[in-house]
Amino acid sequence: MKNILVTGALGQIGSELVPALRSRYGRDHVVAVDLREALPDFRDSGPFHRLDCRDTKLLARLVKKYSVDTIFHLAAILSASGEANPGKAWDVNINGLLSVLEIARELGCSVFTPSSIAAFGPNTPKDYTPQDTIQRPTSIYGITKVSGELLCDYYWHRYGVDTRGVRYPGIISSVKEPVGGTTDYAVYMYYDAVRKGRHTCFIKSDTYMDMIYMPDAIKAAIDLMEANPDRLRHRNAFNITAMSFCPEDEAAYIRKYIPDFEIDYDVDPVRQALANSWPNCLEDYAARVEWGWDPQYDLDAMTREMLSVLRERFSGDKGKGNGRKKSRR
Ligand code: NAD
Ligand code: AKB
Repeated sequence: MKNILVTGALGQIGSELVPALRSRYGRDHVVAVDLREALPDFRDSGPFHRLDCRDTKLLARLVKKYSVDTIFHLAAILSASGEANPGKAWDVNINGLLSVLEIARELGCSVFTPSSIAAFGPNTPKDYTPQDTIQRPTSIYGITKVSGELLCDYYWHRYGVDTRGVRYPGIISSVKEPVGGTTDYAVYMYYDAVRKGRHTCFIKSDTYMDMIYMPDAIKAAIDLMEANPDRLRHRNAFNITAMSFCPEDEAAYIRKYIPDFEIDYDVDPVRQALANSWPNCLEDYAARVEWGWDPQYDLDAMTREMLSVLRERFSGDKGKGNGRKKSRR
């Protein structure tokens, strides 16, 4: 990877992946693009362009202008937003991906595209969900994710495009609050714990889902794209996970650090139905064997760090980087 373009760069993942890539490959070697306008801080941190990922012509111009050889394609509509507007989710998630894959084929780029635990459905084995198993998702987001996995495989087998990707679990992070997802509750709980000492959760107390802390999610994307392709048997849609927990488990870990933290529940039927259709916990053996996936954060280490970073932010104590310490499980 010499020159990289990141779509959906202003989202939850892009807000942390772009700085990580810039510190590794150089600020002028990473072009960030998004449908929305960036805030001045982000715009000043390296090349930024507004781009609708479905606009193949403009995408081709930018890929040529910056001699891009690798695209991290993050632009998408997530699960709950997808259920609110299925037509838009299909259009952005499928036609956006096709536009990226076509440009990659024409101009010789590698492509990283995240899939999701949403690519599974109610008749998928729920515990230790295997890498290769039944995929009959019931949400439009999940349907676009399975289709995306297949399209990426197709472009590799048919055209030799170097496509790679992981199935991310719910991602927890402190830089950019997530919007429009189902696993977002797990992020909001930390914010509310620090700001209010209490949280009303839209997912039932005992609903288990896989989760991952952002530093591990970023490392997965970079490690997979840097991996020796000869070792990749799956290439796309690797199951990865770092932990599996339910809202009550997260609340219990928060109480280790904020003993009087309170939680109650006001369940959102749409997001609960999405969560019910996803696995309880994934098996991620293929990722471990084929490219060395090895997450560093468990629920305790992540809780400690999230609370410490957010406390620092909300106490107004800024200017100390992101406050992350080398916390490990
Ligand atoms: P996000 O919703 O936070 O960010 C998506 C970004 O895409 C936004 O900045 C939005 O402005 C941009 N965008 C939307 N439509 C666009 C368009 N037509 N053209 C260009 N940009 C557009 O999403 P995220 O959480 O950063 O997720 C990135 C990828 O990772 C997605 O494919 C998502 O499905 C996948 N993923 C995320 C999670 C998670 O927990 N965050 C989990 C599993 C998979
Ligand atoms: C969502 O909840 O929609 C995402 C995901 C798991 O893909 N966080």
